[in-house]
Amino acid sequence: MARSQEEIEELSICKDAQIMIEKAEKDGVVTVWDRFKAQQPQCTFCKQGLSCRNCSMGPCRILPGKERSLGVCGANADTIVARNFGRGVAAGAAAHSDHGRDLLETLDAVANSDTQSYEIRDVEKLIRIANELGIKTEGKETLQIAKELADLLLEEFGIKKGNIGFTMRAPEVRRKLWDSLNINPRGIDREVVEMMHRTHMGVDQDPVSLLLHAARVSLSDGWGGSMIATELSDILFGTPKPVESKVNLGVLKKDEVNILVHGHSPIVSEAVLTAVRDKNNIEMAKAAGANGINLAGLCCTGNELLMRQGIPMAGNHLMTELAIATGAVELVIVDYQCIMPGLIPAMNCYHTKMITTSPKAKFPGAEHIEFNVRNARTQAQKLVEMAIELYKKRDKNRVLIPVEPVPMMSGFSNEAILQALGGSLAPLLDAIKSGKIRGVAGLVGCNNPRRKHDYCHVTLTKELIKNDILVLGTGCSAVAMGKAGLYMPEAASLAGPGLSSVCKALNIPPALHVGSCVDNSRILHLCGLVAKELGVDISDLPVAGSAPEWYSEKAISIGLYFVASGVYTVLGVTPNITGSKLVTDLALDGLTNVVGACFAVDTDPHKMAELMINHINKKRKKLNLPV
Ligand code: SF4
Ligand code: MSK
Repeated sequence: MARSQEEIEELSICKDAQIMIEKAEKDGVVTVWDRFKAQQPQCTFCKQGLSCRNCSMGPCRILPGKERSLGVCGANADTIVARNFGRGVAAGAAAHSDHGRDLLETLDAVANSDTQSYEIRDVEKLIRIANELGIKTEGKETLQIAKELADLLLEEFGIKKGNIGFTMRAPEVRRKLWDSLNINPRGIDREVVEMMHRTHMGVDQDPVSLLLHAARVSLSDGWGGSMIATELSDILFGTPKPVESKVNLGVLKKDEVNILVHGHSPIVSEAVLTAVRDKNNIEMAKAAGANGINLAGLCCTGNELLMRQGIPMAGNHLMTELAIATGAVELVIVDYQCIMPGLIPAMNCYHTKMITTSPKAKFPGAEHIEFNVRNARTQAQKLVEMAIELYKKRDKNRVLIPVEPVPMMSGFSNEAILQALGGSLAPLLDAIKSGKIRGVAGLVGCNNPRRKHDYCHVTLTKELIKNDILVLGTGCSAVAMGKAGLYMPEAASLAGPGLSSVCKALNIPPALHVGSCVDNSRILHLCGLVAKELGVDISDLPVAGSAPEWYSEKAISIGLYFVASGVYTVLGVTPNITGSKLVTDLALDGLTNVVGACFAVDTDPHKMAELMINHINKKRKKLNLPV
């Protein structure tokens, strides 16, 4: 039965989503909300983390305190919950870090002149990063430096002596704490593999030991795989600078060939962008009756293009099926992560085609056109030609572009933030010390059909900026803020008087788009820089994090690396750990005595804001700053 208007408004705060949910229903497109409903009631064992299928004596489902309190092997609820959580962190860290490895292989190919499709766009950053990691660059050719950097970073993934190089960006006191807990990350793959080993039947049964290793895995993501992904993407594709663009489904064009890129890595999307901008292709599109070729992004590969190239953003995670339901999309080109297989039946309702490009992410029903460093240019050309052909098949009567796009600013890399501040952190520190900016919050992560789409992201951001807290956003959270108009300097009028005055002086928004999911590493790096400058630990800073509508294993890893780095983090969706009191107490409290920060969980964005503001005030007091 069709949903009423009230029911639709309960699903999303976004006008474009609401209009498209109605159209999707009419067109027979099954959406994430329909499948979520069909899944009710969901398994309460799994929800609490109390089911295990790590071996074939199981699967086991635990009822603590009852007859079935142990699995067949004898594992109890604490072990099972900790093991499941640890595997989730390992999967998330693996996803980010494998993405980082792809960038590294691309850099390696460029360094060895093994590709015509990519180049080094930010030589200055290449030299800076190489120097930071101890590579001597004087008198060396760019490609030689790139080769040495690639060789050094390849080692970060395997077995190396010592710790991951970028951990040196954390203050010494934090690194010493990690050393004392034995969680300073070593090789990235090594930590992930070790978690898979520990969680095999009959290995690590101690929940605390498992959780400490989970922290180490997550740190290998935040200060390792993700940081490598961010820094190498900047070197290869350019370090983001403030740029203006547009966001929401209104960025699709009625009279142009629309191509969407979806996933996470910039490797494919940047190659597609080059082909889309090619004059001959634009002429070809015109010959097919279109006014041009329009490229727009979804999720994090969209964030990558938006940050560096100002390419408009069509939407976040829960908007992906709805984008197809506009009937205006010719091609959805995907790489990996967060791509719902539900897109395939959705596209089958229209003339749309989905193209997979990575050997790691194939979807039955989608056409696979594989990209690698050598063929990226040719493959991208092929895809643009395919999109132009598909445009001829578009049924104009079924097209609905639901809204006008909203302007947004993007491109706030740490380098860009420093530049906006006049070249040093001093103005930011002065503003924090005086209380004009009371603190900084990182808002990250996904959408989840358990929560009204974008409601928590937007409400929480508004509450924080109203209280003079500067918000840094990434991933799908950032898209929500952009759609709500919070990424324009004019949004300073919604901020408290202190933050508003800083934003007006610098002509920046009160919430800054700092990138994609891997770019949470930019926030870690910034925390490290500020902590070092103030001579304190990250856990002493008036900062907090939140993933208000998270869904993915990557978000678990992100949340944990923030906490393990000393950042108090509020989740808006409860992780599957409530089946163990020990694990839950540790996550929500006990970790403070271990790493100086912990998680909190609340589903109400007003309460989430209160928790974060109280935390920031507590830290200000400790630093003798005015509250
Ligand atoms: Fe059951 Fe233990 Fe096997 Fe898990 S590892 S499925 S708890 S027997
Ligand atoms: S895309 S991980 S839904 S933020 Fe990075 Fe969005 Fe979450 Fe995927």
